[in-house]
Amino acid sequence: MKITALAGGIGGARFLRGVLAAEPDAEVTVIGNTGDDIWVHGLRVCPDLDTVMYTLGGGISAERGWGREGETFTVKDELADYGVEPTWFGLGDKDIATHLVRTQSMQAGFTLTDITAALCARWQPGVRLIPMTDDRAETNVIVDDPDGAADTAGRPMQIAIHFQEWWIKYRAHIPAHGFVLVGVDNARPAPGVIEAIEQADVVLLPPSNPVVSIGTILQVPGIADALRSTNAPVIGVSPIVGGAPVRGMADACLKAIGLETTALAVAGHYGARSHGGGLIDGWLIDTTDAASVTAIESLGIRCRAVPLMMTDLDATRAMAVQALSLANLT
Ligand code: FO1
Repeated sequence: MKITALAGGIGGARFLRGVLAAEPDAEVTVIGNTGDDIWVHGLRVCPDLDTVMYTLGGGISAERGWGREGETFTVKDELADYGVEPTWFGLGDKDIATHLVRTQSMQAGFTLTDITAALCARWQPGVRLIPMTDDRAETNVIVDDPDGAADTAGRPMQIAIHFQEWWIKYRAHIPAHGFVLVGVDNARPAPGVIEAIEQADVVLLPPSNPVVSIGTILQVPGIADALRSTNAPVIGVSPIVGGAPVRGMADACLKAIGLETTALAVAGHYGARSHGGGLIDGWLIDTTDAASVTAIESLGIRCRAVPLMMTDLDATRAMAVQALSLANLT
């Protein structure tokens, strides 16, 4: 069985562990979000690619959900003592090795696709991890200037800050007026991305952030259309349970694009492939949201309410089984 998943960070990576447990013999391709990527102290950091690689490769910090287990932050502290920004970014000492390999390889002319494959040769994540694009496409967040700058009429100035600054330094607590994926118009899907969607037996949208993770991947020209036209069923898993994100700050992102924080709203946002150009055929929601099954099915999306809390591998595997069942694959 060929499974293709579009994945963001922590939630997506954890769900993929369940997919591999449910279908150990499947050929799994993960298309990773690179909109979060950032240059930090001259190093290229790819948070969502690394989170998938470390989580499935056994190196992830279980406590944080990102970065390495047993991490130290000595270099980060030394940089802070020099007063060098960004001091807010959690640059781990072990993690720096990954960024050094990636940065040196980029400087040598290798593509992010090739570099990611090389890094995964060490970690053996059990999936083929490919970036959504090898080109620059960087999520920026439009906010009122945190330093309070105002225009001549006294209105707050709006500025664009890197997604990581909004996410880490400001904890998404300053309202986002919108998100801009800088460079995406000239970005092409990385080699293998379109084929992985077209040739899959099923395409999965894990419970990643629908705006800044899955939504970002879908903005790369060609990817959303490939989802609309693939013969494979497209099944999503709601990242929203009981009106709140299971983890992270998807609510702040959904609010920024004018969506309610509900499993129903996110299903409607993706839309039904069977109706006017939507992207999904099925949608797993949590049992607490069971009352929404009928409304979601009325959108033309097959819906099932099952436990969606990834409390352990068994729970996550059960979710993956349900997603594949919704695709009529089990
Ligand atoms: N998340 C934080 O909340 N604080 C951090 O300092 C932080 C550092 C970091 C370093 C490397 C990396 O791969 C991820 C890191 N993350 C951190 C997580 C990251 O901001 C998010 O996981 C994604 O960008 C959103 O999914």
